[in-house]
Amino acid sequence: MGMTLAQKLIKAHLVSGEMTPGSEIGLKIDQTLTQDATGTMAYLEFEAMGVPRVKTERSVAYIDHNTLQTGFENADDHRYIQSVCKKHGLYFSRPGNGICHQVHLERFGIPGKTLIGSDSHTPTGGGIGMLAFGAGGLDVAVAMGGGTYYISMPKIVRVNLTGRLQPWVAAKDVILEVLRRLSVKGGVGKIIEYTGEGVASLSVPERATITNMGAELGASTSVFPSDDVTRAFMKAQGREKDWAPFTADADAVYDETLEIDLSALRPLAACPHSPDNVKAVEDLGAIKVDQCCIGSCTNSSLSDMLKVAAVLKGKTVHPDVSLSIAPGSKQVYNMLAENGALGDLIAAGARILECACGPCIGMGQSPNSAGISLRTFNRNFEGRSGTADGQVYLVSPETAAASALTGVLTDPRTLGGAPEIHMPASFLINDNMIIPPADEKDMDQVDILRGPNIKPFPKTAPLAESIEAKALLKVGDNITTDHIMPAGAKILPLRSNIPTISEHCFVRCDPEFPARCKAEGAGIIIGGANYGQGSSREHAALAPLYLGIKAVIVKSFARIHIANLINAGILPLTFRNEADYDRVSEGDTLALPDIRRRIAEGGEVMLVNETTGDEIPLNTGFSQRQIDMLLAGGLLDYTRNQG
Ligand code: MIC
Ligand code: SF4
Repeated sequence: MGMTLAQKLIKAHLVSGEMTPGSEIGLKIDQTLTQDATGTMAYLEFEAMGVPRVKTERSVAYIDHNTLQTGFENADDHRYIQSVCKKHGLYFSRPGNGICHQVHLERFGIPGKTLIGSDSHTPTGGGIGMLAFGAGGLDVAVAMGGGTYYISMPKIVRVNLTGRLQPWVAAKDVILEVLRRLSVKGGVGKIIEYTGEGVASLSVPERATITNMGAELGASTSVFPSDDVTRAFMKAQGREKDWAPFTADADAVYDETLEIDLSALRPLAACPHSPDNVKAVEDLGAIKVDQCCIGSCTNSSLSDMLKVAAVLKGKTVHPDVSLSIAPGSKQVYNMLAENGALGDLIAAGARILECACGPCIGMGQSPNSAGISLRTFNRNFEGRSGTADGQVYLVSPETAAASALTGVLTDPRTLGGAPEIHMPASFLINDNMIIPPADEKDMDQVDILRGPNIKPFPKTAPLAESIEAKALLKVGDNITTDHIMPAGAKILPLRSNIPTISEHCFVRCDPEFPARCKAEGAGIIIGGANYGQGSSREHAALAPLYLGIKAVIVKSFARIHIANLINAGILPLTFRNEADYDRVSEGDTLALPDIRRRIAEGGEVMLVNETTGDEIPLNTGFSQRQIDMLLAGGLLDYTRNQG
C-alpha cells in the first residue's frame, strides 16, 4: 500500500511507537525555532537541563513578538536570548529581521526535515514540504537537547486541489474555505496534506499561507509536496542544494478527503470572533471599515506586499481608515525598497511598521472602540487586538487593500484587472541580521545576560495521593489560550515572570480568578470542547500551575495545550459523558480520590462532586510516558529523574 507524504516524513523520523492513528509516536527533530515571547522560558528550561550545546541540525531564535519596548523587560529578554544563542550553539535572528515563520521559510527551512517551534504557526514550514509542528517551550527545549518529540499519530486528511485561483482570489481564501468546511476543531488529531493538480499552480508563499493558518483548524500540521515550485523557491533563496523532492505515493490511502476546486473560490472573510466564521466578502456587503492591517506570518511575503502596492499605487487610503503594513522580513522590506513598491505604499498613506508580529498579537495598532478592523492575520479571537469590543475580520491582502481605499469591505474583483505578480528569480540575500553562535571552544567565555524581570520556573510537585479542591472557574467551548493567558503590549513583557503574569490569568473571562486561586491555594478548572485552542504559549499552563490549579476537566482539549498541561504537571482530564459538564458548577467542592494510584495504573478516574454528591467518570488515556511525567510533577522533574 502506498504512503501519504506525511506518513513518509513521519516514518523517516520515527524513533518510537506504531504509526496507528491515536497511538503515541516519538520523532527525531532536525530543526527548532523559538520566538521571544515563548523563547525566554524555553531557554530557561533548556539551561535547567544542563545540555551545553544544542544537538539539532539547526536551531534558531527569533525576536519578533515583543518588539514594542515600553520598559526594560523586552530588551532585557532579547539580550538574554542572544547570549544563550551565542553560548549554546543557536543562530540568533535580531529584532528587525522579521517574523520567525517568514524568515525560517526564506533562510533555514529544508524540505523533508522535521521542525518544531515554540509557536503554533510553525506548520508554515509545511509550505516547503517540512514536517513542522508548534509545541510548548519545554518540548522545544527537550528537542534542542537532542530529545525525542512525542505526538499522537494523526489521521491524514487529503485536500485535493483542482482548477486554479481566479484573479483576485488568494491563498488566504483557500484556507478560509477549509476552515469554513472543517471548523476550528475539524483538524484536531489530523495532518492536512495538500495534493492534486491544483498544487502546482500555487507558489511557495501561497502554500505557506495555507499551512500557516492550518493551525486554526486545530490540526497537528499541514504539508504540501516538495516539487519544482519548491525547487524554484529554494533556488531563488540561493539554497537549491537543500532541495529534494517529496511527494505522496500515487496509491496513498488517506483517512479522509476534501475536494476543493480553486477555480470556484471567491474572496472570503472570517467574521468576528472566530477564524471559522467564514462568509463570502460579496455576501457580507459594504461594511464600514475603520482599520486595515496587512502583515503577520500568514500574509507578509514579497508577493503579498507587491500585490498590495499595486492596488494602492497612485491612490490614497480612505480618510476614515487607518492602514498599517508590516512586511514579514527584512528581505521582503529591502526588496520593496529597492523596486520602488515601498514608495507606492508610503505615498498612499500606509503606516509602515517594523518587520514583526505587531498588531497581530496586540503589540500596538489596537482598533478604536467597537472599531471594524480587516486584518490579513490568522486569528480574530475576541479582545486579541487589544480593544475589547474590536470587530476583527480576517481577509486576504487583496481584500484588505481594496477596502482600505474604499472605506468599506470591498470584494477586490470589483477593482478591474488584477496585478500580475511573479516571484523573483532570485531574492535579495543578506543574512547580516542573523548572528551565528560562538565556536564550541569559546563558549565558556560567553556570559548569560539575565535581566531582573526573569524569574525562575514555578515550583512543581509530584502528583498527590488524592486531590480535593473547588471548581474555581467554569468556562464554555472553544476557550483560547488568549482567554487563559492574554497577550498584548502590557502583558507580553511579563512572559519571563510567571508570578507577575499569573495576575492576568483568565481575567478576560473573570477578573477575580487569580485572587480566588490565591485565596484558596488550590483549584480545578472546568471547561467545554476544544479547550486551549490557539497559541502554543506554555504560560497558559505555567500561570495556572503557579496559581495552584491541580486539574483541568473539560469536554476536549486542543493538541498543544494538553501537552503543555502535562509538561507542567497539571492533570488534564475529560468527561466520559460530555453531558456531565452540567453536573459541576463553579464553586463546587470536588475530589479526585486516590488519584495518584489511578493515574499510575491507567485505570478509571472518578470525580466526586462533594457539593452535590454526584460521581462523574472521567477519561485519562495517557501514554506511559505521560503517566510518568504526571506522577513526577511535569516534564522538567521527569527529565531530572531520568538523569
Ligand atoms: C500567537 O499567534 O498567538 C502567538 C503569539 O504567536 C503564539 C505564541 C505566543 O503566545 O507567544 C502562538 O501562536 O503560539
Ligand atoms: Fe506572530 Fe501573529 Fe504569527 Fe503569532 S500569528 S507568530 S503573533 S504574526
